Amino acid sequence: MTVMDQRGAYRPSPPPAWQPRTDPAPLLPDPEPYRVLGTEAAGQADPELLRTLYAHLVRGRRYNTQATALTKQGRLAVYPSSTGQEACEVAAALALKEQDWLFPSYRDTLAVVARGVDPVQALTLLRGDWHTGYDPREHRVAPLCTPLATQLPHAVGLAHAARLKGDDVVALAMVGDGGTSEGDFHEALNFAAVWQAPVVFLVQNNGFAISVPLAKQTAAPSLAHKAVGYGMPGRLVDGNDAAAVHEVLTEAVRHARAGGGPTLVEAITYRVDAHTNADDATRYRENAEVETWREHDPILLLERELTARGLIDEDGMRAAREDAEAMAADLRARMHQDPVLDPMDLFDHVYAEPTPQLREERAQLRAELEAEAEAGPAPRPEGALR
Ligand SMILES: Cc1ncc(C[n+]2csc(CCOP(=O)(O)OP(=O)(O)O)c2C)c(N)n1
Ligand SMILES: [Mg+2]
Repeated sequence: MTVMDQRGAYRPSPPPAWQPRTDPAPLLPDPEPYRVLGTEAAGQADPELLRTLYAHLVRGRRYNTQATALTKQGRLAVYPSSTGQEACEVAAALALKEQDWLFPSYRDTLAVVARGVDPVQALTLLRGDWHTGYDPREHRVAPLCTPLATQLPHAVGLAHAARLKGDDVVALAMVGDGGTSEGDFHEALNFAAVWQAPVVFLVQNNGFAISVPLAKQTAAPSLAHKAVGYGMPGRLVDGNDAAAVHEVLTEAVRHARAGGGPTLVEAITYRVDAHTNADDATRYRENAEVETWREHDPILLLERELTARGLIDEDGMRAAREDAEAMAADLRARMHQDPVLDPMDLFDHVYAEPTPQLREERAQLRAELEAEAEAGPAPRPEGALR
């Protein structure tokens, strides 16, 4: 039989009535960002959790100001501050269990520190070192990721692999509003939903991708709405309300752990500082806008709640500030020590088995260093300043 003869077999029968493959209604985000602080829901929030969140927020804010100061002192190459976004940072770390994995972006140092990574090690990469500073496996924290959204497919791959192996692991991946326009965002969310991978995507919508405001980035009703197109639930939350972000993320992590698949959470927040120490934000936004967000500051919101419920007094707040000062002093002291660097370290951990070229380069550098050591200090060039 020829292909032409078979044609009749391919003739389509009348289609059945079209129906969506899944009901989109339960996947849609709430019309308003979810809030806890200052609402009736706050009465149900665990006082101990609120106090823990507060201590972390105060430490986090101090970490941001200290790290920014270190860039001005030449001790850090660059620091993307998360001032104003501390609630998202802290809630992301606290929503995870020990066996889970965090996939941070470059702005998420606070989440990395809240997860237990040493504050100095968390800054190693931003200091300009060639390695990430901490052992990702020890803390189950992927390296701070600068290429936008590339951490998202990694998170999906790890979560999917863990599920195939039967390991009880959830991955939480953090990304900015600008990162949602990357191809990697699309690929990660699509695979996550098709595989029902145990992964939670946290988009911190802080209003800007460097100087590009959200309106120039997307025409979507909200970033949380993007979830529906992939077949996963989208949640919209007030990103400055630490109790709300913690609740929404904890629920999304629980859902993923129970086999329910991924969730996309959009946290509405604001980047109070410039993009990094290398950026001048006054060139693309009004100070008045920044000031309106200061009234919705994450520390202020939580402090109001704790005070109104009698869960903290002046002494409690002072203790949190003193603890943060001690952390900042330790960070300062350790960051002001000049690390002793061995150039030969450059060749370690590049490959599990060094390639012949790498071995050759290593031998060449060793010979050069030995020759230099034998020759003594290099003579000063003619006319050099003394
Ligand atoms: C693939 C890629 N393209 C471009 C950049 C340059 N870049 C660095 S940060 C940034 C803006 C990202 O904005 P957003 O995702 O909203 O994160 P935010 O900085 O606001 O936390 C851009 C375009 C990059 N790092 N990686
Ligand atoms: Mg942004």
